[in-house]
Amino acid sequence: MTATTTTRVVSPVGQGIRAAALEASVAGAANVLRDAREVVLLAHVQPDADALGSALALGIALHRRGVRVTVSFGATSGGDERVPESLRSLDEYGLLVPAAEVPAAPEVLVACDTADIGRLGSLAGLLDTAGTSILVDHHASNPGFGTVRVLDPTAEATVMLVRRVLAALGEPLDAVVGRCLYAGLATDTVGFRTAGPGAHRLAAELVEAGVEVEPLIRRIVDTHPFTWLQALAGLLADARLEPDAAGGRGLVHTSVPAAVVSAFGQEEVESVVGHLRTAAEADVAAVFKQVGPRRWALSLRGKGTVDLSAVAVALGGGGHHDAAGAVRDGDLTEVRAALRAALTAVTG
Ligand SMILES: [Mn+2]
Repeated sequence: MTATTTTRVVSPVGQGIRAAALEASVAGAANVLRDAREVVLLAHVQPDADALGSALALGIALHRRGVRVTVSFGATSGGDERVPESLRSLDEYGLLVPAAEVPAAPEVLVACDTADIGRLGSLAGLLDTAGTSILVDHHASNPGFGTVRVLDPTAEATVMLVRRVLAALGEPLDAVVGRCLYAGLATDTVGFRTAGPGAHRLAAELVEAGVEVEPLIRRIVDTHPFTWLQALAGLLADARLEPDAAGGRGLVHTSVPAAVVSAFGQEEVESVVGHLRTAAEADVAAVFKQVGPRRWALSLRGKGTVDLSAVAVALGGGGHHDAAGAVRDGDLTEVRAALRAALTAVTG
């Protein structure tokens, strides 16, 4: 697939049909949740603010309606089920529990921001045991799963779809639910850089509902232990630029050794790619995070010119056009080679 295929021509009729289908699925999700007595809401493994914010926003609204609510996320294959410290404060009612405490056969299961079933990690089996399952997601690579599928790749964040389900339920926005939504909205749009009019309108609505933006966002993206600064300097010093990679569009990459991954939080490790992507000479930034002796979690960021969702799918992962990821086994040299090959295949 070449970069030119990303400019898709969609007829107004096609758009109308898609909008109507989405509206119907939002209404379908609200109908299931309106009558539910027990709901388990899951974020993806190693949850970010969009995944956990989506699950908590919906969970808090349902909890207030008297529903028995559990929010959680599965462990990775490497056993990681740490909760990002910066997101704990979103959990106003203590709904978040470890994966081991999630009911084994919930009446309703809601999967939030999960690009495929594997992203549910150790809790993926709940899809089979739940009475009804609802998917709420915005990943372009999502094949679709679950009984009710609120899936819209044009939404900038899953929280935008959660907002629609809340509206269909007749649930008002307040600062507590609003913080969960704002956290996902601000981070998935990279600080509103990729936000369209709808996302900006939702942000305004959330501020009107009482969300205090600066302390919320500072805690999530602008706060790191001092020792991280030295570690980051080392990772950036090890960065390499390959101008000929990605069909000449350029690749910049670095790797995060297991010792650094385990010494710091997700907030730190996930921030590295944001620094790499500022390199002018490369359209693609990649960070290889060592999550096992021979296992690497790959984060990819782009600048609109390379379909990284397709690259990630080719590597067994998924994601969005300009932000995607995958997990690969092998030594670092092999995994780097696999990325180069996938970039070449996609850029033609
Ligand atoms: Mn998301």
